[in-house]
Order: sequence, then C-alpha cells, then structure tokens
Amino acid sequence: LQQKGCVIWLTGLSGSGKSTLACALSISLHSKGKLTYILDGDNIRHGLNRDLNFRAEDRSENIRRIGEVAKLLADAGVICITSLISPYRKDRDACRALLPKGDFIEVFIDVPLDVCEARDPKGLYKLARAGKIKGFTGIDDPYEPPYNCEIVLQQKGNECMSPSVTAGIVISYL
Ligand code: GGZ
Repeated sequence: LQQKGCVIWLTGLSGSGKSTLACALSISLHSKGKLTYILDGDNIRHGLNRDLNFRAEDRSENIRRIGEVAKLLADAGVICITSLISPYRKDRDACRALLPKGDFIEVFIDVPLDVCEARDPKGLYKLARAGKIKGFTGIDDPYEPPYNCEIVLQQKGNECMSPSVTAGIVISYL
C-alpha cells in the first residue's frame, strides 16, 4: 500500500451535512483506490464513547478520543474522515496538534443554524426548542467556528450544497 495517511476533520452543526459529506468523500476516494475510514460521532457514541454525554467535559473527551484514534489510523496510512460537531475550538486544535503539519485538514461546514433547524432530520432541534433536550449545540450550547481552517464550505441561502460538489472541493485540496 503506497498511501500517506491524514485526517480530514469535518466540523459543523447538527444537520449541516457532515455525515453525508463524509460518505461522499469516502466513496470518491475509494474510486481512486484510496483507503479511508469514517469516524462518526453519532456511531462512536454507541461503542467506544458510550460512557460520554453532551456536557462540555464529555464533548471534549469524545473529541480527544476520536482525535487519538484518527491519529492512529493516519499513522497506518489511512485517510481518516471524522464527522463530529466538535463545537469547541480548543478541542479541535488539540487534535490538530497530534498530527504532523499538513496532515490535519479541518473542514468547516458552514450552514446557518436556521437552515439546519429547518432540515431537522431527526427532530432534535424541535425537542431542544421545546426544552426536552438540554444543551443542544446552536440552541443552548455554543458552537465556535474555526478561525483558520483549511477549507470552509459555506452554504448561502437555502440551496443545499451538493455532496458531490463539496467532496470535489475537499479532494482537489488534497
Ligand atoms: C448536539 C446532540 C445532542 C446535543 C444528541 N447537542 O445530528 P445528529 O444528532 O445525528 O448528530 C448529533 C450528535 C452529536 O454528536 P457529536 O459526537 O458529533 O457531538 S460533539 O462533537 O459535540 O461531541 C445529534 C446528537 O448527537 N445529539 N444530543 N445536546 N447534538
């Protein structure tokens, strides 16, 4: 296997399209013969991180562990794609610091809150607005956008960004 590993770190609100982009990226990279692996917060919270909740310290620990796993995969030559809200800048920066310069590609999926909330694929925003979920990112918990990330995918207006287009932007960066 002749492949250099790296971490593509997707960050953004719930419903911004991180998982969809992760899948599109993975499929496209596979078609180019690349080995990839997706670490998705929602899945990993059922296994490795099932002891963690959504309080600030638990989110930080969730991100720290996934950052460490991503580093191991990248060391093994895998293109590791992470799909986590990862709302706190300091946690993302700590994961970046685990990797050699250039091997951590932070991608901000910049979709306005009102658009994510209108999509509400799992009905979680509705529950959060009703006070049935406390500490929901964007509603009553913060999201800190990156200052200096490698790629910003910015959605303007209500027109959905096509995952094949956004995946293409990330792949041309690579
Ligand atoms: C944010 C929550 C919460 C709260 C449950 N806040 O859109 P989803 O459903 O499928 O993805 C969200 C997922 C967030 O997990 P992460 O591991 O990515 O979060 S973090 O990086 O902050 O650790 C959402 C669901 O879990 N979910 N409660 N309170 N998202």
